[in-house]
Amino acid sequence: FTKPARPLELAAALDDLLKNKLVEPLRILIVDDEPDVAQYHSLILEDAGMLVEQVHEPSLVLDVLRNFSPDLILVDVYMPQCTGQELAGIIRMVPEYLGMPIIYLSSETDREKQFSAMRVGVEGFITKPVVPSELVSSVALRAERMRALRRLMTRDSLTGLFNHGTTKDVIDNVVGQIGRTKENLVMVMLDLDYFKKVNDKHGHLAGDQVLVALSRVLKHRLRGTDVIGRYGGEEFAILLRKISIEQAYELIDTLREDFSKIVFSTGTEQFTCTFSAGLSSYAHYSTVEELFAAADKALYQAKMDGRNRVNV
Ligand code: GH3
Ligand code: MG
Ligand code: MG
Ligand code: MG
Repeated sequence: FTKPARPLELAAALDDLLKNKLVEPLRILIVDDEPDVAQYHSLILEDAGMLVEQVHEPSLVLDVLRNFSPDLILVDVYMPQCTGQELAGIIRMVPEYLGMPIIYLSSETDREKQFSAMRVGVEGFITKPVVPSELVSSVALRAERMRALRRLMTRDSLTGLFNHGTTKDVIDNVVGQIGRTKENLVMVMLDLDYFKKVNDKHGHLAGDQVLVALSRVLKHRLRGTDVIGRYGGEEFAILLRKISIEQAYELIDTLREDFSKIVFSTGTEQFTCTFSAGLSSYAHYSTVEELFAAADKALYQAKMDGRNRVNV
């Protein structure tokens, strides 16, 4: 059976709904050698809707950073193993975390000492005992700014999907994580058909409308764990997880058919648009590069065979 295509307006409304409902909580990492203190600050931030992870042993920070990927780090200045300054210095040495907001939390009230602690380039200094509302607002402000910045760097502004560089990184990560587990992955390269003609005939804005519509269809019909990226101008790279090549073919071919039925309008003219896709299965390849190349080759063949089709 095939699912009916969703009208564009409904898709747009759903998109907005999802955006508001599923706004990811801010992720805060607390580094403090005293579990009680960390727990207290944790509760304050969690009460404000944030997701908090605690580390009581500074040497574990880099590991946790990689897995938890926080928007901001709260660091205790005095810990027996190392000082907050030393830890901030270490975090700053990792290129990825150069922009990570770090706030010191300490009972130190001496202005001179606070100032010297901040020289490693931390964003602020909060004195203990904290005023809960003050902690929440200074953390939220900086973490949200980090979120926005990260979004700007990793997402495509038109569609909100991962940009070219991030798509490859995220797919590399997923493939690295699943390692030798039995999970199968399917790589999809998808490219709009005769898109140059769409632009030429109906204008660039109409072309943009098609790109946004396709990205919405992908976001709504694929799973949250699937990776969707805008890989080139009108080319999308997708990594489907926990799926066989047969299931993936069914899924993408249904999307192809549904998408081809969407009627776009410029106000004066109406038109439709199609895409072609190439699929490759992780079961047959061992590296991400091979997976991409095989999907690309399958896409090329789909184009050669006449477009508006999915090819494995
Ligand atoms: P094919 O079926 O072989 O893929 O043909 P095509 O016309 O889709 O492919 P081609 O690579 O010749 O043209 C791609 C076009 O996509 C050209 C470019 O203007 C358009 N494009 C790329 N990025 C954007 C964008 O962000 N917005 C719009 N409106 N057009 C874009
Ligand atoms: Mg301490
Ligand atoms: Mg094209
Ligand atoms: Mg192309």
